[in-house]
Amino acid sequence: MDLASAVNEINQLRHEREALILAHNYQNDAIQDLADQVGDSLALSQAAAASKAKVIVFCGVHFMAESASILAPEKTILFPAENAGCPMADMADAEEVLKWRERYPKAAVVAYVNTSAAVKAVSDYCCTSANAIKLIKNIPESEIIFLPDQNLGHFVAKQVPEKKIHLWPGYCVTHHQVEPKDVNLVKELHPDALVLVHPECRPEVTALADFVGSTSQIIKYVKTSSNQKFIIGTEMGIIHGLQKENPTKTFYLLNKGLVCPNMKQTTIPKVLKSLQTMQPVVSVPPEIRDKAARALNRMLEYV
Ligand code: CIZ
Ligand code: SF4
Repeated sequence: MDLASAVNEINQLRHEREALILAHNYQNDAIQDLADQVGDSLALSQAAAASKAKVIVFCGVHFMAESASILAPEKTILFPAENAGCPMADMADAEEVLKWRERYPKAAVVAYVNTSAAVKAVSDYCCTSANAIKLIKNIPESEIIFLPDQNLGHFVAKQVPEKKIHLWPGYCVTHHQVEPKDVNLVKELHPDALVLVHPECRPEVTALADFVGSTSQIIKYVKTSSNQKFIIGTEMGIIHGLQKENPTKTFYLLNKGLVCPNMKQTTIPKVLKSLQTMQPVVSVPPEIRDKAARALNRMLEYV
């Protein structure tokens, strides 16, 4: 079947199944074009919860589909890219978190959304890259275990020096490979462009940027900036939406390694197959779901 016929069939099935298609900012262009909503993991999970749809087709990586299931437990969460995980989320498991809790008994555990539901369930609060600073500033605890991203943790610690933060040694393979020399090189090539990077990049890289923010913050920054050229230091999928929303502006990817192979696993044929077969489904067992929901909801109280 060619791609256009597959898209036609998806369009028929999404109505029959009463399905909402959600795509992360890092998804393939064709998936973003197909989606009812494109956004970051929290906005997508909240859209899943708020929607009247019975079925959510979640185009992203596994922890994001889990978050949608936690916030919308009554809905069927289809996850077309069955094997799309997040290597950074895999760098933290619940057992190890419990050991760190013993080591630092006074510390609150703040889990970045890039964690499994099981890790969220043994954490006190969740955060996203968009609200981590605000959350850590506002929560009452002064000592914190931050996991799993050491780079985001380091970035937060610099802005909230009054708190003692123990950093978990995880990182995103896609963002961590960017080096200061890449920034210097691309700045030399495009001296009139602003450098916008994600806080999952190394501290030596964020130190050289004009702006550091989450995907939603980068999107907002570009929209309101009077500058015309931008060097983008996050996963390349974001450029599709940026270019669509800002057709007169120019975007350069900071380096060619900014591709997340897991995010690219969702394809049109996989979305079609998931709507045809109503598989694979992601669901979180109730005992984990309730505890993980508590950490996600506590985040919303402080941001
Ligand atoms: O929370 C998300 O969607 C991720 C992984 C990144 C971001 O900056 O939005
Ligand atoms: Fe995980 Fe990095 Fe891919 Fe995001 S870009 S899903 S943090 S590996």
